[in-house]
Amino acid sequence: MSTIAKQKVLFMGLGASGKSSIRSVVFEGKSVEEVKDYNATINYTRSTKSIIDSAFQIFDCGGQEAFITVFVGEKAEFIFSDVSILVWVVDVSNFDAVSTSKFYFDLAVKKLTEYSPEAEIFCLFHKIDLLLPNMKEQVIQTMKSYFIAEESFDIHYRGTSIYDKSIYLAVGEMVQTLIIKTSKAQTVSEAIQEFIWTHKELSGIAVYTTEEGLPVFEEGDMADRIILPANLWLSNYDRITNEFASDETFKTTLETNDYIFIFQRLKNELLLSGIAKKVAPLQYVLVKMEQLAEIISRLL
Ligand SMILES: Nc1nc2c(ncn2[C@@H]2O[C@H](COP(=O)(O)OP(=O)(O)OP(=O)(O)O)[C@@H](O)[C@H]2O)c(=O)[nH]1
Ligand SMILES: [Mg+2]
Repeated sequence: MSTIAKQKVLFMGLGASGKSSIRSVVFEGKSVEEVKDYNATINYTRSTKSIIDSAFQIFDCGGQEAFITVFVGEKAEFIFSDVSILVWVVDVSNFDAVSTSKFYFDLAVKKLTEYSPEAEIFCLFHKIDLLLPNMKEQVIQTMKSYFIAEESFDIHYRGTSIYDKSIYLAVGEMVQTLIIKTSKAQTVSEAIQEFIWTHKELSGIAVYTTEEGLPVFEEGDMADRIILPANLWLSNYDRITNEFASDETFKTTLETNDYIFIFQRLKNELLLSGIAKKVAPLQYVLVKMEQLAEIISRLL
């Protein structure tokens, strides 16, 4: 992309909280094994991502206190201008650092008020896998009541880990808030909603980026159930297609006792998937999904 995208997604938080791991796993397709070793980010890194017709820059800011101090200090205008989303990452397994994190969170939010008052904030209580299962909910609740902002920001709190789908769900929500601002995305979203409304057999429709497996559109009650099978499908896609001619389009189905999942590639590096109750014959569902694929492709 020749012009530098203006929308900015800012990853901030203390050192070793997991910012670069999240960026590498979610946006660069690295495995969790590859990010095991901690390499502190010096200063910040900047990368560009484009999904459908939205482009955004990902700023991954070094979290050592010497760097954060500069970001919320002398470099604040540069760092905090044009921010669409501030992602504040907190390591929930490191209790001792929580109050330091909150200290810088407050400073960052102040700068955000000044330079990007329309931004949204995602507070990720990260490395949730390191907590005992019965503690998770309570820790998230406690952290939520602590990480509040005096300023009038819309803050989304999520418990996340790179070891399960939680990080994809949280980043997927961010991507949806970014792209839904374009009119093209609005139109597609409305078309999917209408399709579900008129085809009751379909319990959920989702569209993912094929590269990262991030949900771009999710509509219907059961849409969130598709993300895991969709990512499995995507991780095997290249291996499957290598076996066939490149111009063939693939539809894959997966059946459980009560549901059918359908996966189909669209243009623009997107995967369309649906979940349908097994009350409808498979063929019917396939035809319907084909119609929806045509509608979406026309709009994109
Ligand atoms: N258990 C667990 N470990 C994680 C998770 N995410 C990241 N880590 C680990 O935590 C460490 C964090 O490293 P980075 O992602 O580089 O941390 P960072 O926030 O970018 O640190 P700075 O660049 O210094 O600000 C790495 O060793 C990761 O393997 C997670 O969800 N669970
Ligand atoms: Mg880093």
